[in-house]
This record gives sequence, C-alpha cells and structure tokens, in this order.
Amino acid sequence: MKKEFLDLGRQPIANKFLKEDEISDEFFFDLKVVFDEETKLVSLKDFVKPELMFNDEYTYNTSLSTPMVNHFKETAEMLNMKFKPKKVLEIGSNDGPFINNFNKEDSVCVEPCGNFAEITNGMGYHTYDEFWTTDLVEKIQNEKGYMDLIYSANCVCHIQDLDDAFTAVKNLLTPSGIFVFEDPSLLRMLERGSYDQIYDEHAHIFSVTALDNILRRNGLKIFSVDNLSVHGGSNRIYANCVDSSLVGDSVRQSINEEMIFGIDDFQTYEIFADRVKKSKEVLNRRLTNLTRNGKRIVSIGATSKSTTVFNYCGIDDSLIECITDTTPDKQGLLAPGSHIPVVDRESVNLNDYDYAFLGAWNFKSVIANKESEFVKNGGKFITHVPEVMDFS
Ligand code: JHZ
Repeated sequence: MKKEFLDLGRQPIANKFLKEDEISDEFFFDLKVVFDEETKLVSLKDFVKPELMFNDEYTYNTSLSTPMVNHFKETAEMLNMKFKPKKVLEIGSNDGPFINNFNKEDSVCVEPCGNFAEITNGMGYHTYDEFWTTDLVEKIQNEKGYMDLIYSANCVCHIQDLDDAFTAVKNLLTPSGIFVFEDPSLLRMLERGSYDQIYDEHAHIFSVTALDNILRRNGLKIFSVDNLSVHGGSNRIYANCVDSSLVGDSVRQSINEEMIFGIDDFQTYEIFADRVKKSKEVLNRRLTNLTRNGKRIVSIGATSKSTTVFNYCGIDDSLIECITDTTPDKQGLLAPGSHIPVVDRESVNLNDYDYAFLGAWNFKSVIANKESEFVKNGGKFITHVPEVMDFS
C-alpha cells in the first residue's frame, strides 16, 4: 500500500524556464510524495507526462559543470579499469561527458532529449533519441547486440515504470554484464532535510533497500554500492544477473545504515514532513524580514531543486531579485513558477547584494571559493540545507 506523507503544493516543470509570453500557459501539478509499504520505495504520488519534462528544449547541460565532468571522467576510468567492458551503453547520456571516455564504435547512447541526442550523435556516438523501454531494447539488441556495461547517472530515478526499465536492462546485458547507475540518496535527503531533491523529474528517490527489492523481482541483484558526495549525496549501485556474483559488504552496510535510520518505517517520513514544513516557515520569515529591512537578495544556481523551494515556500521576485546561472539556455528567461529572472553571472555585480541564496547548495564550496570577493565585501550566503542559516 502507498501512503502519502508530504505535500509540496502546486509545482511547475522544474527545468522549464519561460519567456514572458509563456507565463499564462504554464503547466502546474500537485507535488505529493508517497511511501510504498511493500517495496519501501519513495515516489511521487502523481507522475508528470515524461514528454513535458524531457524534450528538445531540456536545459540541463552536464558538460557546463566542471565538477560533474571530472566526476564522470573518474567514474569512466574506474569502470574501465575494474570491468574492462567492450560494449557500453549509457541511458540518459545528456551532452556526453561520460560516454566520451569510451570508444565510438562500441558505445551506444539513449537520450530522449533531442537537443542532447543531436550532440552525442554529432560526436560520433550512435544515439537513440527515445525513452528507455523494453520495446527500445528489442530494437537495440537487434541492431547492436548485447552490452557488457549499461551505465546511467541521474536518470534511472526519472523513469516511472521501474519494472519495465530493469527488465529492459536485464534483456540487454551479456550474462557477465553489469548495470551501474547513480542517483540521489533517500537517506542523505532525509538526514539533510533536502526536500528540494523532490521535483517532477525525480519520479522516485532511491534507497538501497527499495532498489534491492525492485531489482531482485526483475532478475537483477545489487553486488556493490558506493556512497558518493555528488548532488548532495548519491548512491552508485552495481547490479548484475541474480546469483552470478557474491554480495559485497558495501551492500549490507548501506542497507544496515538505512535500517538504523528507519527507512522502512512510515514514521520516519512523517517526522521528515514536519521538518520540511518548519523549514518553509523559517525560510519565508527570514527572507521577508531581510527584504523588509532593506536587504537585497540574489540566488546562485537556477536549479531544479530551487524550483521546488521557491514554489513551495512562496518565494518570488519580491524576495529574491534575480538568479544567476552559468547555463546560457537558462539566461534571459524566468524561473519556473516563481518567475524570478535568470541572468548571466557576468552581468551581475554580486557586491550590490547583501545575501546570496544557494539554489545550488550541492556546490556550496565551489561557489564559496568562486565568490570570495562577495564575502570579503560583507556579503553572506543563505542556505536551507541542513537547516535555514546564513554563513560567510
Ligand atoms: P545542479 C539536475 O538538477 C537535473 P539540478 C537532473 N534532473 C537531476 O537529476 C539532477 O541534476 C541530478 C549552475 N551553477 O547540478 C549550473 C552556477 O550557476 O545542482 C546549473 O544550472 N554557478 C538531471 O538542476 C546549476 O547551477 C556555479 O558556480 O538541481 C546546478 O544544477 C555552479 C557550480 C553551478 O542540478
């Protein structure tokens, strides 16, 4: 049975930045979150139609983020060294920072956002501009054969029908092939109060516990887990066909840690929901008081996460004047729902502001280093993770 524990209100498409004349047609949905007593999976109560989120106008370019490019290069090197895969497929290849570490002849991409599929096709990697399904896999298997490594980062949690997605993986792997995927960790979200990991794209927030249950019923088994710091705390899952290898200590340790925290207990989610409500009140009060006292506030990073925060907390351009973002495709547009203008960092003198809210709190140290001048001039950062606070 699925039990609802959190209501984050009316929310727009988190990565759909708007022109002024698109405001009147903006799509909104109810962002509610449920816990499945049987599998322990945390998911959105109502999914948004995938085509509304993942289309030719998708604005999240992984390659514009140097820390993530380095992360994918290191991941590819590690996987090459450990498993020496010959044929590699990536689900949700974005603009190619992972796959470009593998040779073009033996690698395949799957990417439903046409703008990014065009990029990796242009780089010489055969890219299927489609959603990951068992039907697509039948076609890939006929055209390309079986794969030694299927990799995916920040994409499996976007897939609504996990049984179909995992069956598709199983159908395309060689008998000794492995499936490696990484997504934000439910445990870290619960610990850090980072409710902004929840938005339309994140159909599920994964625990190792829930994945273990769902992978097993689809003929796959987790044999190793890496706890990663990226994206505010993620898990990298290594799975293969059931009974083909031993389960490593890392799997038991991760599941144990989750059990100790109470990831299988509905009460844990009720406590989290209370914390989220308090965070909303405190953040709203803090920003309102600051602006009433004449302070000017900017936000750094027009993230999907900040879409959730701003819409849930009722924050608009009367509290935060603008959002700086390094992604050209977001600049000059309005943030989803809140309609706060998104601007190029270079066009803003941060010293004109008293406070900078961290929309990209997961890059806190990178941003604090880059913006040391702002702090030297008396500027302060505000974050809501793990709780609402200022720092400099
Ligand atoms: P970032 C994305 O979420 C979307 P978002 C996606 N759905 C997903 O699953 C997660 O990633 C994992 C900018 N920036 O990575 C660049 C600056 O402006 O936290 C990006 O627009 N200045 C695929 O959107 C944004 O912030 C900077 O100094 O929540 C970061 O987005 C830095 C470092 C970043 O993901």
